[in-house]
Amino acid sequence: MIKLYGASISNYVNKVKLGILEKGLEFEQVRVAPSQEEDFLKISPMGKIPVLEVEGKFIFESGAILEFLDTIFPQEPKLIPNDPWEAARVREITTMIETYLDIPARRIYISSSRGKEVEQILLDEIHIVLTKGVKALQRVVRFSPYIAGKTFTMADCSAFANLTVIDEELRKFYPNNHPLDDLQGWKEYVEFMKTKEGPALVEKEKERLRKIIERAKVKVE
Ligand SMILES: N[C@@H](CCC(=O)N[C@@H](CS)C(=O)NCC(=O)O)C(=O)O
Repeated sequence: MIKLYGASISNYVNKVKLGILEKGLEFEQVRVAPSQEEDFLKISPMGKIPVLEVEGKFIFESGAILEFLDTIFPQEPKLIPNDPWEAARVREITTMIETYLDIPARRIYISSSRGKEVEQILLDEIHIVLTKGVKALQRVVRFSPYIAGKTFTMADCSAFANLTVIDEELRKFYPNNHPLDDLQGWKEYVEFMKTKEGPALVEKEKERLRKIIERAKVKVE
């Protein structure tokens, strides 16, 4: 049995979960938070989630996890297409989303979720970075109907898990100039993805957890 360690509020846990669900694999989710405890660092050296356990062995890094699962369970859909050019495109899109959009966007939404004030200078700086990233992404996405083409791939796992969070979390900071609003095809793509079983499930679970976290914050305040 595959075990996926991590919380359903995490983009990268959800990225892996989307791949697992789309491939129809049986799995168990072990709900753990990121941790710098020695025991957790043994299975996840950066202390991050997700971690995957298969046959008593552990894998960390969401991309490595999905590539591994796609190799040992080669049934459709192939998260990494067999065609090397298509495979490269899937990896390009995934890297672009995470490196040029999610990592910069996190500097805003993680600070904000921890109750820190986000300064205008940071918002301006990140807006430039995200605008550049969105323009670059626009050149390579297909949305026909999936982000990299006709089939569901790892790029969809990353896009749905990361870009929906960036879209929602940055809305209050960029109410009139959200960089993702310039990504043509994005809104229709999200609506299409939400009609699918796996993404709908991931979204529902994320929303449920968010409400619990919001309620807990209100109690503390
Ligand atoms: N590159 C990693 C990123 C994973 C990641 O950043 N996970 C977040 C949760 S979404 C985390 O564990 N953060 C806690 C930390 O950075 O210490 C991957 O693809 O798995």
